[in-house]
Amino acid sequence: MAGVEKPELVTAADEAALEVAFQARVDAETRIEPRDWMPEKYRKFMVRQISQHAHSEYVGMLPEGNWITRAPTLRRKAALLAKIQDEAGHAAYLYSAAETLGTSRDQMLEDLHSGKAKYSSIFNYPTLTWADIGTIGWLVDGAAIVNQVALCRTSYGPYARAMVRICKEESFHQRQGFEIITTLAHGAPEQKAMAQDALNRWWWPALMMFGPHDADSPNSEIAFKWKVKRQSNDDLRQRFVDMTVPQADYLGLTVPDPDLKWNGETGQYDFGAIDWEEFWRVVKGDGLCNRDRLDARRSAHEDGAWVREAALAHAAKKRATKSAA
Ligand code: BYC
Repeated sequence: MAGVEKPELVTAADEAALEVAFQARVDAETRIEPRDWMPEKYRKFMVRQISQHAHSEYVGMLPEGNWITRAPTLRRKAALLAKIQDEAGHAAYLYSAAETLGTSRDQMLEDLHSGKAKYSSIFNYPTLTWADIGTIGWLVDGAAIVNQVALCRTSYGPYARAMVRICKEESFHQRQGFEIITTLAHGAPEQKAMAQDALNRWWWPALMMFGPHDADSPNSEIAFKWKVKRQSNDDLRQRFVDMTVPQADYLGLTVPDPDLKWNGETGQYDFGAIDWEEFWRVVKGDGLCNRDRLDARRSAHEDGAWVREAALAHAAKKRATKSAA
């Protein structure tokens, strides 16, 4: 189906008709592509979500990068390096997808470095032991997959296609983490204790990754209308809990929630209250590692300036040689 091209001069009536046609395409499950007409609000909404997602992948390299030099074996080190490299790749696909909406990478990075842009709350927690690296793969990548599988069918084409590729890689990441945590949980008592301690610290922040309760989620209504979201924050969180609790049981680890219990009527686990005060504190920049993460990103950006300059100079030289030939 052909996209809706924007006419040269658009009156308010045209705009309203274009918006109706746009919604009809969304309702018919036709992907919105970069050259299609879209309401300005949709464009902004997608830039918000895709850039936040890209920043999350980008900042998400830091807690794990902290353990590359301390991975316990060469095999673990190689796998961790590959995983972190994948996260950089995910950020690159997502920044590219956001650029198709007319924003620039420089602008997005400026918003991240100034603290204006959000990124996932989960990356503002410290990685204190090797078990945290296993737990990030198991829980954080596990939660990301639950959320991102739903995003593979999101209405904006470049975002949906990036998600398909990212999900494939995330499932390797989840298994990498689960393998680490399985080894520790089935190891010496000290190793098992380390795995339990990591689960105790990461469980609640992992549940917070899905965002506020549906009733407190201001973006959800329009996200459903535009088919950006297919499942609600609470539904995805519930799916994650139902999937993960049996894994913790298999590992012989205890989920740190005294209210967690199987509900035979709903066929789901009931679980305890999330500390939303902590969630909002972290989202607003006052978590354990927010300042460190932004400092690290800013200095990496400054230290990398010469690489960007060299790449631009190289490209300019190549262009000049080509046009002279
Ligand atoms: N952290 O109206 P709501 C990875 C914000 S990285 C921070 O429900 P929405 C990985 C939200 O932005 C994967 N902020 O929002 C990488 C909104 O603020 P604004 C990361 C959060 O958008 C390295 C406000 O709260 N995944 O896998 O409908 C190593 C109200 O929320 C959070 C994504 O980025 C949060 N947790 O739903 C390992 C997924 N939650 O923007 C692994 C893409 C909410 O109005 N994003 N906020 O100022 C989404 O699917 C949705 O944006 C969310 C939130 C479900 C997260």
